[in-house]
Amino acid sequence: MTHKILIANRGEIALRVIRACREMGIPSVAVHSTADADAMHVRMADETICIGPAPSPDSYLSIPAIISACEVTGATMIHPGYGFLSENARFVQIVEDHDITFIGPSAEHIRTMGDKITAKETAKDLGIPVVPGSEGGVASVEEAKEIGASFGYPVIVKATAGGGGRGMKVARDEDEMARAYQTARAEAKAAFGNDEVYIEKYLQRPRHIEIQVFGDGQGGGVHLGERDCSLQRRHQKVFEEAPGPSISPEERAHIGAICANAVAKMGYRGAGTIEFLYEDGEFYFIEMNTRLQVEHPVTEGIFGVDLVREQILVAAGQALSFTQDDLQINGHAIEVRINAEKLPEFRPSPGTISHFHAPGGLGVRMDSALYDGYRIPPYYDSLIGKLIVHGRDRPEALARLNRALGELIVDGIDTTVPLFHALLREKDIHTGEYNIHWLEKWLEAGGLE
Ligand code: MV4
Repeated sequence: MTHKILIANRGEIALRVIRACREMGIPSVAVHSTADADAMHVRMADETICIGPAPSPDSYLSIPAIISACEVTGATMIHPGYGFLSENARFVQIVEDHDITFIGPSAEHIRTMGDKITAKETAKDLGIPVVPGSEGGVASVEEAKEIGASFGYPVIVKATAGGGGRGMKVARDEDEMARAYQTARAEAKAAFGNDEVYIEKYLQRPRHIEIQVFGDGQGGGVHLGERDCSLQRRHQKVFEEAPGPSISPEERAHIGAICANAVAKMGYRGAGTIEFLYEDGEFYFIEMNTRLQVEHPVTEGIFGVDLVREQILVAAGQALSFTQDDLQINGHAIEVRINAEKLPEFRPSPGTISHFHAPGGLGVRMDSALYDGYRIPPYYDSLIGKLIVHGRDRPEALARLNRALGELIVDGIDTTVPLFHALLREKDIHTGEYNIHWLEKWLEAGGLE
C-alpha cells in the first residue's frame, strides 16, 4: 500500500492508530491544535501539522482544517479515531469528494445508524432482535399514551437524533407520560435541533452488552463476541470486560451470527459495534456505533487481533486477515478508564503530570499519551489512559488489574484510580453480578467513602 494516514484525533487513540501504521509500514500524520503542540501523538507521528487553536470546533472538529491538512501533507487516508468527526456523515462525504479514503464505513451507513429510528428499523429488517416500541416517531401526547397502554408501563421516550443517553425520559405510568414526552422533546430540540422522539418498553435492570463486528464492504461480515460495559456513570463507561460474565458460548454464537449476517447483508465496511440491552437471557438492540470504540482493546486482548490494522486493511480494499472460524476466545480481558477527575464528584482535574509510571508485566497493556511533565489541556475529554489487563480467566484478570493498578503512578493530578481500587473490594465485581444501575447505586450508597 502506498498510503499515508492522517489521524484526525488526539491523545491515546491517536497513538493507538500511529502504532498500527508503524507496524504496517504506513507513514502517519498527526494533526494538533496549538494546545497540543507538545502532545505525545505529535511526538510519535512521522509528520505533524497544526490545524488550529485550542477549542475543538476550530481544530479537531474543523472539516476545512482537516481536509487542508491532507492536501498539504499528501495524506491519502484519514483515521478518525472515536469522538470528534468519527460519526459525522457529512465529513465522510467531503473526505470522499476529495478522493481521500475514510477509514470507516460509508457516509450512508453512518447516516442510517445516526438516526435511531432508521437504525432500529434497519436492524429489525436484518433479523436483529429489537426492544418492543413505537413504529417510528411519536407525534403527540395522545399517541404516546396509546403506545404506553399497548406495551404496558414503564416506557422510555428517546430522541431520534440522540444516543449515548441524552434526551431520554422514563414514564412509569400514564400520569407521567405527558411530562416525559414533553421533556424528552424539549431536550431533544435543545441538544440536537430535532425534537422527534420514539418510545420503547423500559427494561428495568438490563446489562449493556455490545457485539463487535467487522464488515469487509464486499458482502462479508464477522463478529468478535461481546463486551459487557454495564458499569457506567452518567452514560460514561468506566470498566469494560470481554467476554461478558453473563453470556454463554451458545448465546454468543447465536447473537454473534445474527450480527455478522446483518453487517454482511448491509455491505458494511469496517469496524462497528451493535449495542444491546440484555435482560433475562434476551438481547434487545438499541443502537449501532459506526466507529472504533474506546474499549476495543478488551476484544483485541481475548482474540489477539489488531482491530485498527483490520480497519486499515478493509478501507484499502483488502480482505480481513481472519475468518470467523479463525477466531477463538483466549481468556478474559478488562479495561478501566483512567480519567483526570477528582472523586467523589468526578470533577475534571486537568494539570501537570509531575510523574508518570505505566504498569507492565504479563497481560498488562497501558494505552496512554501521558509522560513526565505533560500538561493536560483543559479543553478536551478527561480520559488520560486506559489500563487493559488480560488473564487466562476472569479471576486472574481481576488479580492482575489489582496488581497493575498498584504499579501505576500518575502524580500531580487527581484520577479515577481510587474508584477501581474500591470496586475491586466489592463482591459483586468479583461475581460479575452487576447491571447498568449498579455503579450509580453503589456511588449513591457511599461506595467511595
Ligand atoms: C434503555 C434503557 C432501558 N430500556 N432503553 C441509555 C443510553 C442509550 N444508549 C440507551 N440507554 C438506555 N436505554 C430501554 N428500552 C436503559 C438505558 C440506560 C442505560 C443503557 C446502557 C448503559 C447504561 C444505561 C444507564 C441508564 C439507562
